[in-house]
Amino acid sequence: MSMLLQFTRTLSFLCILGGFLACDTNPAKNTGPENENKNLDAVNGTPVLDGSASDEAWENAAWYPIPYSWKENAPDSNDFKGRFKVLWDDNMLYVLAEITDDTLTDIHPDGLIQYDDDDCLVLYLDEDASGGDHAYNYNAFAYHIALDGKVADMAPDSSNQFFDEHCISRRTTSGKISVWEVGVKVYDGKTYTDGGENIPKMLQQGKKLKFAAAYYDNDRSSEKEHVMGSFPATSEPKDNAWQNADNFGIMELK
Ligand SMILES: [Ca+2]
Ligand SMILES: [Ca+2]
Ligand SMILES: [Ca+2]
Ligand SMILES: [Ca+2]
Repeated sequence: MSMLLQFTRTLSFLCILGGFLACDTNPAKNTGPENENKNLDAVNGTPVLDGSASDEAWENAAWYPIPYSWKENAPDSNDFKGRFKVLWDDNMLYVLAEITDDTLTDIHPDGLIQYDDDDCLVLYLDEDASGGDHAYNYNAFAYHIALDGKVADMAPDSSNQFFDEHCISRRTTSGKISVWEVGVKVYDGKTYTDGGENIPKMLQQGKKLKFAAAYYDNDRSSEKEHVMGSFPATSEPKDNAWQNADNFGIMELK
């Protein structure tokens, strides 16, 4: 075999191998590894909000993990494991969350009292990606979505309020695994007023928002046992996303 032929064959082999490796590291498919970055892409598509991930649109979106403990004790993977995807269309964002939780707990019947001590999925949304304080303003929203679909957050007057009209949520649970499919309307926090005529924003390709996801896990205790989030808590208090948007991931609408 000539040196040139051998070199060409070796090069071809390396190219094919490179192709396989490139496929393996592609995070944009269901079969790919999960993306470890807190920043994320939302893919254009519209799912049916029925608590089932069977929509074709979800196949084009990458999974992002919820691996970081925002409390002193981290759960094992039997106790909690979570990941999510995000889609968007002109009207809203869509979040698919797959949550493994050994016990579903809702011990506070009033959805405005200790809503963060019952199991809940939390979606944090900062429409203009400004970051910063959002404890008593609408610079960002922290939607605490309860097992019954009620959506709670703190209002500027520091009262707890329902924001049910902001999020359409459907959940299906099989054994320890719950699938949450949530449509999230996007409001301009700079103009949003309590009780006002607030119109959700239309979304466009290329828009950047700040976004994060978390799960408050209680398993029959009087208070939450674990708080798990999509970005690492780098300072104290670790569970700070409810009042500060600085560490949310940047989400681009692709
Ligand atoms: Ca669906
Ligand atoms: Ca649990
Ligand atoms: Ca903002
Ligand atoms: Ca639980």
